[in-house]
Amino acid sequence: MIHHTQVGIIGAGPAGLLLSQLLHRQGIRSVVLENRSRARVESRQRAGLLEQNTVDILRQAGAADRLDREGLVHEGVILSYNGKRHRIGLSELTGGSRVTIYAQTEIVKDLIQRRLDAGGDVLFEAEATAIEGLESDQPTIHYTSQGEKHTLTCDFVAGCDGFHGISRSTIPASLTTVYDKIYPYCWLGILAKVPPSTEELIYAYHERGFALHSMRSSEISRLYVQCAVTDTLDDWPDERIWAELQIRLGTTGWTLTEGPILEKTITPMRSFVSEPMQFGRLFLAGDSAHIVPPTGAKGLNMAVADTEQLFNALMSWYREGSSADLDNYTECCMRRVWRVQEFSNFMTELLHHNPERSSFDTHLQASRFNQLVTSRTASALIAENYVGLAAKQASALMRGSLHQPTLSER
Ligand code: FAS
Ligand code: PHB
Repeated sequence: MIHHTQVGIIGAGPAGLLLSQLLHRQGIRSVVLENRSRARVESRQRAGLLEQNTVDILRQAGAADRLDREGLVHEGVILSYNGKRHRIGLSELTGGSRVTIYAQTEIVKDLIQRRLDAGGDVLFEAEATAIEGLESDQPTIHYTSQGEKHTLTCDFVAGCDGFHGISRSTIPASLTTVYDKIYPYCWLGILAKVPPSTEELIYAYHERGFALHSMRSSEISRLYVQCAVTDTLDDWPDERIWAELQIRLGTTGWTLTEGPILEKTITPMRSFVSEPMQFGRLFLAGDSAHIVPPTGAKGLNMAVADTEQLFNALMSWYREGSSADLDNYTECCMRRVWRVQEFSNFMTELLHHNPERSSFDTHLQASRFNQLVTSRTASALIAENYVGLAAKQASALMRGSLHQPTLSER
């Protein structure tokens, strides 16, 4: 069993695996501890839409060959309001930026294969149980594997263990501020063995509830319907799912092709930020530090952006002995995280039928849609956020003076 490495990584999701692969290509050793089996992490249906920056980083990591072959590149997205559609020309409105459809499961498979092909240490069914010595220069991760207890000492710990991991709670509560918003609805997601009925994604507001038509390939569709927080899968037989999708996505002259449902899951809708994203030699990346409702297609892309930032900061330390980027990690991440939180919240509030909302609010929603249809500027703002901030905007966001609530407002 391995007892020491340079970077101890907890979690073999997109953040942990990508960090391990990026470090490996620079000769930095890491060990990834994952409490689930390889089969489980490779089969968990989650995100599907990648920003250009995510594609670029996966190429930099040498893990984008299949993505480049099989990914579906999109130059627009469709927003529908009670059956009236409005196309947001992403490329046209952002000077050429595009998004790519490629499932998170495939990214995880590609990264695991790369690490194992290179003899990398990705330990499955190895659960991190505690982290000690974070204020020393040799923290220790305690973990269990095959019923036995082990320790791993390292220079740094990367907490890539998602929302339910142990890393975030290892940061002293007295130093932590949590921002949390739970939405009064959920998404029921299905994977269906049927060709997509649309070339581009359709996000639909409907008085009966939100629906989304996405896809995984020319043979597999990925669709979602808004459901109640009290609903279970038993409340949603296949016939009801397809009937609601037909109504909520429907428009004149268009039909939704139905097919066998391969998988169903219900996902709660939540906006969550935990600050700081670091403590001593521990650095959080991805869902361990923040959660967004999937309406803006940002969860996976945020995890990748955190990972890129942490990788660059670690390389600055290993190459030049500089801790400046590590010291500023939280502040730089937070600028980007709140931009993405705002966009994800805007898209969620715009597109969902909120049972707790007043009629005044529903008029505001209609007015926001009308502005999208009549104002190129309004559509461009959505496009700019949806494709992801270009590098120049991201760096301006990092450098600019950060507006934030006063201490009494926090
Ligand atoms: P992950 O949660 O992916 O990975 C964390 C890993 O750490 C897991 O494999 C876990 O098993 C492991 N772990 C946890 N505790 C551990 C411990 N103590 N020891 C060892 N390992 C441990 N985003 C979108 O953009 N679009 C979507 O449609 C979308 N749908 C989603 C549906 C669901 C049900 C969920 C939960 C999330 C969804 N997301 C979506 C967001 C999702 O894609 C995340 O943003 C993404 O997985 C974040 O990646 P990581 O930060 O690597 O965390
Ligand atoms: C998906 O394809 O799973 C997907 C796409 C866009 C979203 C959410 C999920 O906003």
